[in-house]
Amino acid sequence: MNWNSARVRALGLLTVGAVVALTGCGSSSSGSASTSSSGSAAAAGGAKKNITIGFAQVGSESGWRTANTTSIKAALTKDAGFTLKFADAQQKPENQIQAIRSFIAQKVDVIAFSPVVTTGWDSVLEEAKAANIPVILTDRAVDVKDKTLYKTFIGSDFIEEGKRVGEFVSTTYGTKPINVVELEGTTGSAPAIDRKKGFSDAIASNPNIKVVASQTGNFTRSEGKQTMEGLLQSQKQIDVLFAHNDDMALGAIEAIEAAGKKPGVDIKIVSIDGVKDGMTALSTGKINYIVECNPLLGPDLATLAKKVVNGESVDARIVTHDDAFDQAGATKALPDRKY
Ligand code: GYE
Repeated sequence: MNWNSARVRALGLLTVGAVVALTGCGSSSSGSASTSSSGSAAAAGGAKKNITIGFAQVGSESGWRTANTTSIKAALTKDAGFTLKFADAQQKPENQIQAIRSFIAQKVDVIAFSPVVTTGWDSVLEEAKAANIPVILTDRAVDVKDKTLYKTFIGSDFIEEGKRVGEFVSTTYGTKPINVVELEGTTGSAPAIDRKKGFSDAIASNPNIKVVASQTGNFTRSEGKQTMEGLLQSQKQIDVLFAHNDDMALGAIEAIEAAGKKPGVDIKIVSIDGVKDGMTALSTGKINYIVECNPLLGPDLATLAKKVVNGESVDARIVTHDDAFDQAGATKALPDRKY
């Protein structure tokens, strides 16, 4: 399928029952199942011409994040009708809370953010609600009691991503006893929690697969390398590495090579994201399988932001489409890869 058009579908969560499709350029068909928002412009009877949006980004920990930031900045431009206030939280939830409070103080029209971790958001989101500023979640989920604290959540299904990796490992390598090590993403983040769960559910019925160690590499290349160095020393036998993102897999590849082993051969490697460097390593056989995670959320965020500010209804959950690649698939996809 065409990459550029981030095909997305809404999941049947909360009151949402309909499956709809949004295209990358932002047109949408919205079913009856949706949450509605009351924007001040709509109340005044017309669409708002310029929307001030505050975006609190996780950081710049990975190639995925860089592509995500680029997509958001390219979509939320003056020409498209936005004034973007962008904050980089450097992977610290407290920085994000501070950024959101400052957006509230500046009376932005809408706040969007990708929460570093799932917990700790109730108070600040209540403050946004009290100030009548709608909130959109992108990429990562929050764990809040009151689901009306945000209007919509757009991003991948991370449990499904982990499950697809687990199914691949089970059918491809799990035909004989294997030891697996796992490099987890940022502790407490939605993708780390969900990818671990999806993977573990998928391999649960295969007695050949043993996860011998599971440690965080914080979604970065340097920590992926460092953690893998430790695992190579502490583990007698590693057959498969599951990295929660490509950057940690790429760091681990350096550690594996430094230890005199062949990545992709002596130790099979599976990961998630599908960024260019990861896909290149896959096409040269150093990574064996990647489930992608679509970072190009900017155009759909622009559409959703306009809708919530103008009081139109939006789906409560929008799930982006992700493909999966083996070596041949990566080689074919690379020339057209957008990030
Ligand atoms: O997989 C990883 C990034 O939240 C989906 O965060 C995102 C993850 C992505 O650091 O590379």
